[in-house]
Amino acid sequence: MKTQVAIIGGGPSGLLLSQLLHVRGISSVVLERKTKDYVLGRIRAGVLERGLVGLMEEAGCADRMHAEGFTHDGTLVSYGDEIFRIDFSAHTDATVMVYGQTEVTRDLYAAREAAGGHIEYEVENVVIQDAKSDAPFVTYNVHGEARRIDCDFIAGCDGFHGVSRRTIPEDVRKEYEKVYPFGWLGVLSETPPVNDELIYANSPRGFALCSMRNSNLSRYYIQCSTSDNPDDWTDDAFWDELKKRIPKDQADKLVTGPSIEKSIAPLRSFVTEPMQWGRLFLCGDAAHIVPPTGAKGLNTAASDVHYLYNALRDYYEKGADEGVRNYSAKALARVWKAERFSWWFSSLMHRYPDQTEFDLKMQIAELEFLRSNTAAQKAMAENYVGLPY
Ligand code: RFL
Ligand code: PHB
Repeated sequence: MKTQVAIIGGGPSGLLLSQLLHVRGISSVVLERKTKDYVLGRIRAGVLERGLVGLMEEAGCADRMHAEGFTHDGTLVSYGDEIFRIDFSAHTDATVMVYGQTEVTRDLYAAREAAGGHIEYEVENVVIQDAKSDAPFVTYNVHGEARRIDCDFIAGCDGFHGVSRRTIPEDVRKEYEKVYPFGWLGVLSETPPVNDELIYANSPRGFALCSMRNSNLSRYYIQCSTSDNPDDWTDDAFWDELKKRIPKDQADKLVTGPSIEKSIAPLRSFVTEPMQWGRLFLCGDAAHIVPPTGAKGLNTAASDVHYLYNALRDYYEKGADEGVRNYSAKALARVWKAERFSWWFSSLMHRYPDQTEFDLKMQIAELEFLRSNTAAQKAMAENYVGLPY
């Protein structure tokens, strides 16, 4: 089989890239290790920056998002019983869209299928070959049959555990990592959200986040130990703990109900450099991970897709290879800024096992500075709505 771009991974990065390329008449094949239902069963991000909203529009996949998503022009930050608002519209010319990653992925699958896009599911033993040559190819197995795709370029969109990053030789690749000493226990419940904007809460008992998917679907998180097992947290224990971590007037109006999903995510900051090797380009979680505080994971994946898509357009439409040559440098410049914001916001909001009384005073001083200083609020708002591409 022959295509212009072989895309490894059918998560949001791979599907968005494939659909954008299709709109410009550039062919691709997507190879996904799991089934479509499995990919759509993952509950992940919920907040989309304007850059991702714009890419969904360009991909022709934005109708349902605009009809069903919520536009948010601010977010709440609490510490103890204190609460304040970061007003995005007052400090930037942008807002964010609350629309789940599951729905983004569903819309992209629907668009790829409607356009007759080629996606192979349940592929195994994907091997990237000759990425440093002008004629790279990918071999893999599907349902026991060996296959090969010849292509011009390979996009490694296969997440943190994929094969693409590991294809880059160890003496070329440098990895930077910080593992946080806690995780997030997340619950999805068919209940109305406690508030119409997100609440990020710093409490003496640990971090909590109140988020949502729609008017009757709420997403809540509490900081937990990485050794916790989600099955050991009953729904009642989760709701009790959440109520203790958010301001009392919010806790009093929290509507609880049975959880329909409960899972623990570890928190990690991770970047690999470079993000390209010959004709192989890494996008999204394959190249970097952020802790979810600040909702930058999916959005940073989208900015990679933006740079790669435009580089490939320049290559095919104008015969220009500058974008392709500079992809890694361009993508990484923005990645590190998202890493900084996610690390800063995580450090501000969580309880750390080795935190001293001085460290706690610094957290409170920084929260009070943010609460009272317009420049600090503007910096937070600009980062939250997404730095420009
Ligand atoms: P994905 O979504 O991991 O998709 C990669 C796809 O590649 C497939 N794959 C392979 N396919 C073929 N061959 C192989 N060898 C393969 N290996 C893997 C996988 O099956 C999968 O379908 O990466 P992508 O597309 O880069 O998208 C990135 C986002 O998914 C990610 O940044 C966010 O979801 C991160 N994240 C969150 N981000 C937020 O902004 N807010 C959140 O609340 C949030 N929660 C989360 C998260 C990530 C989590 N992970 C990765 C454990 C919660 C969790 C649990
Ligand atoms: C979510 O709704 O899942 C969500 C929202 C904001 C975050 C992280 C997760 O910072």
